[in-house]
Amino acid sequence: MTKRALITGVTGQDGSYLAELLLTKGYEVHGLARRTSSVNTSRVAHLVEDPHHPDCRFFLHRGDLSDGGRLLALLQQVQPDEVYNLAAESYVGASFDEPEHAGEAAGIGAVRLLEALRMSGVGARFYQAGSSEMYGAEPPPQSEQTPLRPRSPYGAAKAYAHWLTTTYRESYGLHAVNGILFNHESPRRGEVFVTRKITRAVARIQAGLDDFVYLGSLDAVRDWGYAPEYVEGMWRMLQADEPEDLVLATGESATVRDFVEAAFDHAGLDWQKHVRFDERYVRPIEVDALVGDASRAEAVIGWKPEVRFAELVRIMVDADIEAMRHEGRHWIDRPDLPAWRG
Ligand code: NDP
Ligand code: GDR
Repeated sequence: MTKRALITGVTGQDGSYLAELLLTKGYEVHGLARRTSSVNTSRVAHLVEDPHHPDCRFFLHRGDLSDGGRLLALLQQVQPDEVYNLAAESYVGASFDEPEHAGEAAGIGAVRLLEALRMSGVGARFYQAGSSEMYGAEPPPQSEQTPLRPRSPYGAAKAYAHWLTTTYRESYGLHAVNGILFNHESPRRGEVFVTRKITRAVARIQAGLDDFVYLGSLDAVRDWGYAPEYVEGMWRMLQADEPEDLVLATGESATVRDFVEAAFDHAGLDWQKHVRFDERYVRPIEVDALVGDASRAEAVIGWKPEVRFAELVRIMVDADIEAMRHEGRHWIDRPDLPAWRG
């Protein structure tokens, strides 16, 4: 029997990798995509086939986590075996400017989906995209035992969704898990996040298009992994017999400065000549250090990341330099590839 998955946030970094992974595993994949005035499906355009074709296994549905009725109708229509809730306004910095909006998708949106799942009677397994940002002020290493102490509207909204997922599991017996994922990056990372901002800047500076990149604090410590490996962890979490919340992380720590230095070095550039400070990128409060302990995930689902910091930096810089040869576009959003016709 072909398994069916519903992915919210399918147009994002993780959603696109997860859709690819599930398709290679033989799933029928249904993705929820927002209706927007400009195209937001470039990360999944290469997966789109003619929906009328009998072998089509990837379907996009327009919808938003702000619309509970739509979520209920979609669950009843698709009848998924697994639901991955990846949709959120995921840029932490912006959540300080729009805190209510941040809570809408990342917090209340998750509850709308859980409630729609409960009401639908569809017995799907449920994955909630939790974040290390929920640990906030708690010092590293952070594990499943570490208390949640968020320090941003985004982190607080994610913590709300975390506890509601737990509540639905314990109250209604839903097979629901919280993945608590530390930062994970890739060439498909959104351009506002610091890693991708840096690697794009390196490519543009090397090509002579820019001279400088403006950043905020370089002191924050993060644990950066490679996104395709993390979506494999999401899938594994839902295959376990018992639902259990798990941390996914590399355990390796680096500062933003380390990332800057490694990225510019890889392109043969001196970062000190090109990086400037701009206080607009400093947050009202910073999460100083997030470094995860994923030993439980290794023990329970056999998940262990292979790509480490230095390789991740190389992958991202090389991809952005290569993209410059295609007018700044990655292969996934090239116009000669099929666009969604919906
Ligand atoms: P992205 O920002 O790349 O993708 C977020 C997705 O959510 C996009 O598809 C976006 O749609 C969609 N979305 C936003 N608001 C709504 C809404 N109201 N209704 C429906 N869809 C919506 O994030 P990532 O792929 O990097 O992350 C996936 C999830 O994992 C997010 O929830 C994020 O918070 C969480 N996470 C990410 C980590 C990371 O390091 N990447 C670490 C820990 C957690 P659109 O394309 O239209 O904007
Ligand atoms: P983060 O990622 O907040 O950890 O959230 P981000 O890349 O935005 O910031 C990482 C660190 O870099 C510092 N920083 C800057 N950040 C950005 N974006 N732009 C800058 O110019 C800049 N200069 C310095 C930040 O202050 C921060 O300390 C990511 C998101 O994917 C979340 O959705 C996810 O939940 C967490 O990772 C885990």
